[in-house]
Amino acid sequence: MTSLLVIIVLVLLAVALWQLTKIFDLTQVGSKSDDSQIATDNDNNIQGYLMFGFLAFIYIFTIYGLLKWGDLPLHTPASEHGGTVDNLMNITWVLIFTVQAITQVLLHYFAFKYRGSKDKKALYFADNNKLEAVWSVIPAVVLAGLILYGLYAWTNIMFIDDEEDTVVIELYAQQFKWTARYAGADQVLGKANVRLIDGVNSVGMDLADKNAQDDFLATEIHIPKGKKIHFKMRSQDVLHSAYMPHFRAQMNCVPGMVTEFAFTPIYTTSEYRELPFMVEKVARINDLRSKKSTELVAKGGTALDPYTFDYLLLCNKICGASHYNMQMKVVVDSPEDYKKWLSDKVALVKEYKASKETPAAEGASGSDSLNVAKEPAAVKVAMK
Ligand SMILES: [Cu+2]
Repeated sequence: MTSLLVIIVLVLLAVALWQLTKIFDLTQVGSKSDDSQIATDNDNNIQGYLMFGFLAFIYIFTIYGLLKWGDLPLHTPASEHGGTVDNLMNITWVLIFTVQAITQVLLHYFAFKYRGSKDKKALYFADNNKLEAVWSVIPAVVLAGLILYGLYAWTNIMFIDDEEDTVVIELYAQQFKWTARYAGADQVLGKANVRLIDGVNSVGMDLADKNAQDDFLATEIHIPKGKKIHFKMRSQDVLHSAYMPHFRAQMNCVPGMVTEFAFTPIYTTSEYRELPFMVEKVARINDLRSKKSTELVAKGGTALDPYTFDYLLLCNKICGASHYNMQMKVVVDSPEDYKKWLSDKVALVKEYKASKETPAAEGASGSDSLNVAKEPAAVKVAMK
């Protein structure tokens, strides 16, 4: 309501200003004025100085933005390769800022220097090979360097040694949820096909496949610190994208094919929560939440839960109405805790058999596993 009133007031103010300028024009009728529509030296001077004004605006706003919101981007990476990604990003930013700072000043300065004047004549300038070589070669060399470094980083990050001892996890995407399938003790995922989806077997695993016998499903990803995790992605319906921002990992999930990404986590969830920047960030979020809670309680509502940090797996492709809510918690455990977590997991084959033996259970879990969220549930975990 308040915003509507503000909009109405602004519109009325604009109309009033417009009418005032019309009245002002009418008062000038009869007085000597230049209405030739041709820019005078005075007009050109004003335009020339306005170019400097615009330049100042760009830089003041950039510096203000950096100071005010500079701490919002992702902080310390939680994976081994994360530093390389951040490095590449930082180099790109420094290059962009340097080139922008120099060229923008030159652009505005020359627009001012060569502003229109009655005594000036345009200079005919055919070309200058030396100058053209300079401004073609320098960007070409810089960009080639950047691209080569990028390719080198990408190849290193994407290299997965099949001989290496990794934890293999499948991320199965569907509108609008994730399911994780662990490859079990053999670290080989059993075959799967969308046509085999049946009851609790919500990922369509081939239950007869020998590699599938120890695979199990999870609704929360647990991974051990310091070990390479090999994710294999599939999608049931449309394009999704598995995005784990804190680990600097992202990969499309494409129906009909398996994509992959591997990384090594370097901080457990509790270690990451203890990092000074995170302690500060969480305190700030909770400060905002408690203020909001006071308002809510005053209006008869319920207070918000305090925020605790968790790593997240998000979908980073706009895949439908509840896309924003397609997320899963990722917990990085110490190797001991990870072992403990693994200890009570039941293989999907066994779970499927049990569900067939007790039809009531099958009905319940089957409908749940295939349930497609039509209505977005409330988001409790905030991505910060
Ligand atoms: Cu999605």
